[in-house]
Amino acid sequence: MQRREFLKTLAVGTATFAPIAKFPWLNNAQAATNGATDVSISKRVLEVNGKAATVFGLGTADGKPGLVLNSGGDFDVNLLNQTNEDTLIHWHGLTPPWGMDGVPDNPAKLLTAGETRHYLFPVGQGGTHWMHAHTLQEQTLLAAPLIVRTAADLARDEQEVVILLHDFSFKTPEELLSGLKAPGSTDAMGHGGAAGHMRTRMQGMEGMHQQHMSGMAMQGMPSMDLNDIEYDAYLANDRTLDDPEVVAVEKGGRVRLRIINGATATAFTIDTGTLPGDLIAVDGNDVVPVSGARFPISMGQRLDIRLQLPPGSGAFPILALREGAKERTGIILATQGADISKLDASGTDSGPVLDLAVEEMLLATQSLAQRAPNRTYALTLTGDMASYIWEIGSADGPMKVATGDRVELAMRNMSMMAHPMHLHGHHFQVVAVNGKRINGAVRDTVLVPPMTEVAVQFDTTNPGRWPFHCHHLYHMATGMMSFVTYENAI
Ligand SMILES: [Cu+2]
Repeated sequence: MQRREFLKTLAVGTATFAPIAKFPWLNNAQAATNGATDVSISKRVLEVNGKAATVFGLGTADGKPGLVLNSGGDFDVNLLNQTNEDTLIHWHGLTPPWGMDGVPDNPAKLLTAGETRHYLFPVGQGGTHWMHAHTLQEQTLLAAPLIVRTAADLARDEQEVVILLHDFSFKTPEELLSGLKAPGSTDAMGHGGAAGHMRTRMQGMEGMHQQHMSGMAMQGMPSMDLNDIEYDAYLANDRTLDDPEVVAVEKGGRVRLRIINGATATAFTIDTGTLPGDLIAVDGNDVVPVSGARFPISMGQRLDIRLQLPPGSGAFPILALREGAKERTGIILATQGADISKLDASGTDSGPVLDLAVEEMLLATQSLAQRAPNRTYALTLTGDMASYIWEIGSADGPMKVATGDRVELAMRNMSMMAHPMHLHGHHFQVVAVNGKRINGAVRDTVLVPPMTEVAVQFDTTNPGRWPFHCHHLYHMATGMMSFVTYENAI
């Protein structure tokens, strides 16, 4: 059966699947929006672990989360603030003019309660992107997919399945942040702090499979801090594995997963289980396909993974394993009538610690033009759990650029936490990992694990004062934020 015919049958086909979506995550054939579109920021009640929580909603007027657009057209959006709080949305992965980027006061003001603002700029090439608040409201689920489809995407006989990952707490983000900053919140066994956070530590920088609780780390050995917040739940499309989304798929069909890590402080490894996949794009940019069943995804990053389903029926969990811990979340792909077994929200093994093994393998399908950088900034990422102050230092002074430059940012992480570093308004290419030059992925967010070096290059084509920051929300909020400033732009 062709995909289009199959999609027509879904309205009846889905009736056989038990879980009823509380919020309509329509992964199948969600039509792209053309012309002016209303996107509203609202409040909604979500049930997590059997308890009600008030969270943000972000989506189109028909009640669907997120936004789907066709490439080549305009991003023509009226953004409506239907809450009683000031807020604003950043279009992560798009390259709007600086005034429409969505970081509060850089330069645009927050949207006040009830305010509507119009955005109009070219949407650019296709890709898996997302949109989110650039404030602590991101923690309260103010995040949604922003999918830009190409004509080639539409022509493929392939089912698109979007997965938005998040970390969820019943505490407010302000409580979580003050817990991280509280004196004594980093005591050895991880019991301290108002946020009750716990650190997972490990010995050594090599052999990243032996994990130990912080109190067990041997004296004198370097130890890495993995997770600094213990969340109440890890969500995939708003749901936990106790009640996961089940997506109807076709026997022998082809699926394109578009996975977005919208979590504020949690990295995951995607596990496609018995269905090995091809990683075909990162952060909305195509890469030479890499086959595998496990792919790392840090905060802010996106992965497009193509899966070929077997000819028979079956249920296929697509899991996101929390870094260095047993918690997991995910969705289930299932053919009609397949038995779906219940999965525990906690696995038997800890999720892998993210490293650069996959990053080093990635090759861009469309590299930057060959050119030596005319400006290079050597950046040092510093900070620690005890002070909970995180910074980006530059040996070469403030990052100033002019239109027409090729810029290299050479980052060295001298802290014991990993930092997913995101540049607004541009896509960069990863050009070196630990001193080894590569023709790496074009993307907008790259992970710099502890004691590693990653260099990226980009061309300056979009004047403004562009944020360059860690996509761990609480690292950003406590200082890991800097700017690439075009001369004469402001
Ligand atoms: Cu960070």
